[in-house]
This record gives sequence, C-alpha cells and structure tokens, in this order.
Amino acid sequence: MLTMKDVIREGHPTLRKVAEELTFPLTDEEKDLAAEMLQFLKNSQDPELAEKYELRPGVGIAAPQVDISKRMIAVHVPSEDPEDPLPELSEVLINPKIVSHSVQQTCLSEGEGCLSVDREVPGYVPRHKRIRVEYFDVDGNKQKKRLKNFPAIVVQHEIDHLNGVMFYDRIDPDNPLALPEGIDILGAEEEL
Ligand code: SB7
Ligand code: NI
Repeated sequence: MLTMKDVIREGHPTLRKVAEELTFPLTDEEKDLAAEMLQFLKNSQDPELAEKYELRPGVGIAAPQVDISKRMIAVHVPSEDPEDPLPELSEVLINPKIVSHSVQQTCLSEGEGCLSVDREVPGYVPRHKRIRVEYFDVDGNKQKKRLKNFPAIVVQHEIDHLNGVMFYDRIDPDNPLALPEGIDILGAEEEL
C-alpha cells in the first residue's frame, strides 16, 4: 500500500526530471503501481482510512511523486454532489498528452497544493479552462477525453509532474495574486 512515506518531497531531484514514456504491455510492476496510485487517492479521501494511515487527501498523483520517473498519473475527482456514487473522474492515464486546449484560462480561488510540498504556497496558478487529453489506459487502449474546470486543472497539475514542473513555477513571483486578463476563478466548493 502506498502511504505518505512513499511520496517524495520538493528538493528531490526526481520531481524535476522529465519522466519516460511507458511501453505496452505494461509490466506487472507497472500495473500494480497504477492500481496502487488510484487506491492511494481513494483511501486518502476516506476520512477513516486517511486518519488511520495519515494520508493527506489528494485528487491526483503522478508516478514521479513516488520516485518512479514514468509517464503515469492517477486522478480521482469526486462528483460535486457528495451523494453521487460515481466520481466525476477516476482513471489512470498513461502517456497522457494535452492535444488541444481553450484560450480561456481558469484558476482555483484557493490556489493549489501538492502532496510533495509541505507548505502553503499562496498565489493563483493559471490553467487552461478546457483541455482535450489523449492517453492510454492500463490495457494499452488509446483513450480521449474532454475535461473542463476542476478535473482539467487536476490533470494539468499531474501532467506538469511528468515534465518536472511544480505548481508554484506557474505563480507570478512579483504578484502572486495578479490575474491574467480574462481568466476566471473557480470557487473553493469545486475543490476537495
Ligand atoms: C489542487 C490540487 C491538486 C491538483 C490541482 C489542484 C492535486 C494535489 C495532489 N498532488 O500533489 C498531485 O500531484
Ligand atoms: Ni502535485
């Protein structure tokens, strides 16, 4: 089982590397990692399990965060209606690629956090509001998805990890709360 002990923190060189593409079929080890990453997110969002295993709640995780420099991310975004049994997005994405995106940008009103960053970094993180992402599932089938708002932000945060980019690299250092022209701000209710 993955826990916070497996998550590397800022300063670790793996977080600044460009991760390697995976090839199919995945090895058993790679398939296990995919399942473990998604399970970590689910556990982290379960209040009892999160407390028991001291997990920070997370909606996404990228393989480089557990020191595996491969292009694999997991996302588990619950539905905005907590009564809804189906999550809005719950997937492992292999070799994900943003193939197009809106001109319109968005950002979270509360800024972003990261499991690999043990401090609060205030500031708006501009993201594409809508993206089209192509990726492979664990079985090697090619998949395409259109995402917008919070799920799109999470996928962009995770793909950044595959390219050695941290969320705070995208905050304006001179004016962290400056907003690019025309950007919209997503309310905290859309975050976990
Ligand atoms: C806020 C939080 C996340 C993504 C986008 C906005 C995920 C935080 C967990 N991770 O560090 C995943 O890389
Ligand atoms: Ni992160």
